[in-house]
Amino acid sequence: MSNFTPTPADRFAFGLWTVGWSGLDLFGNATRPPLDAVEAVNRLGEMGAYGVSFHDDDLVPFGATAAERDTIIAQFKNALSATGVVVSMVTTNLFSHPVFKDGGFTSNDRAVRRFAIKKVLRNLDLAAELGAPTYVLWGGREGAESGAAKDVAAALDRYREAMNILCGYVRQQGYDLRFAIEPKPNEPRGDILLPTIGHALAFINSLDDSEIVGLNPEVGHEEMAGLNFAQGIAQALWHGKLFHIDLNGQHGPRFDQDLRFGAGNLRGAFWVVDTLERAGYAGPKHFDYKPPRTEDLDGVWETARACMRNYLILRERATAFRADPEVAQALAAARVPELAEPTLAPGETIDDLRAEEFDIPALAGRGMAFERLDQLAMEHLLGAR
Ligand SMILES: [Mn+2]
Repeated sequence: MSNFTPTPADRFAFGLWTVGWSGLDLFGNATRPPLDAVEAVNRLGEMGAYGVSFHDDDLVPFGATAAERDTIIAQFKNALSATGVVVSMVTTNLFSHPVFKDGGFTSNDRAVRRFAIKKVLRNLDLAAELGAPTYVLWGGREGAESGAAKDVAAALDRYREAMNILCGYVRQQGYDLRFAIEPKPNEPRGDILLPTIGHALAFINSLDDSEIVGLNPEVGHEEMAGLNFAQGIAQALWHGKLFHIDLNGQHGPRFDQDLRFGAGNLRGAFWVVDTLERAGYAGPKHFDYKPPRTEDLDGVWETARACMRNYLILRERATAFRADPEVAQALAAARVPELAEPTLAPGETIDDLRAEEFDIPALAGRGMAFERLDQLAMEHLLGAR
């Protein structure tokens, strides 16, 4: 058994806003002091993380002067080069400031939409300067609480317009950046546009430059909608659109819990790791979670370590499951390999298919043997095999 110690080769990454969350929530004040970005980079680097990500305002406070901005960015760059930690993703905060109360790209207020695009353009320059390969867009305020307030078709037109402008800018500047849209069904808005992986995939396909736009799905966001996250990312991978991923934990459809990865739906987490590893997903394994506000700073670093450790433990369990000869037999008994065979043989015609006689009672009567297969997975997950 490995010691489950992460290294940069594992490509684990954290948002500055995750370990840096002070515990301020809807019902209570901060329970922890602010965490300096340089300190976060140093600690994450020591623990074996490979990357950090940030919203513009996480690094440079909204409204900072040009001189303040330059100083902060210079200190941040020094910390990156001293630790070897890379900027694996950058994103824009289009949700905290009151100006974004009705969203950024889809605010009914045209001036706000124009300001939102300007804010992203400025941060795209910083993302390119820091070498970030991926730019995430989470439209947390793009939505509504009531029906008549938002013309959804017009809002999607404006969302698409914003994406087309941003893609055009990246092409024009020659930046080596791709966008990743992060779906979420609700919270903070009552209902958010592009609520799930499926909605976002369809939207992306409607863009002028859909090639450089993919997805950043989050475990908790899909599970809030009652969906199976492993199946969701499997489809995103099938479309070639899993550009980035947010790993965390969630206990089913309720508020966005942002637990550490592995907490909440543990069986779901096993299949997420199995799906990523089998697909050869090479992007960052990015943790977007909130250390509970019960924890002091030592507890924060404990949760960060645990996110990476849980991924490595699950990777070992999933690898053992796939290597088990009994599992290979159970997969065959469950006809899983048969699904990879085309339903029509090469050269077969529709007439050939129509001429075939089927023994319906025999087909209907044979079991699929899925339960034995699933029990083997559970026993590997539980460390019983
Ligand atoms: Mn979340």
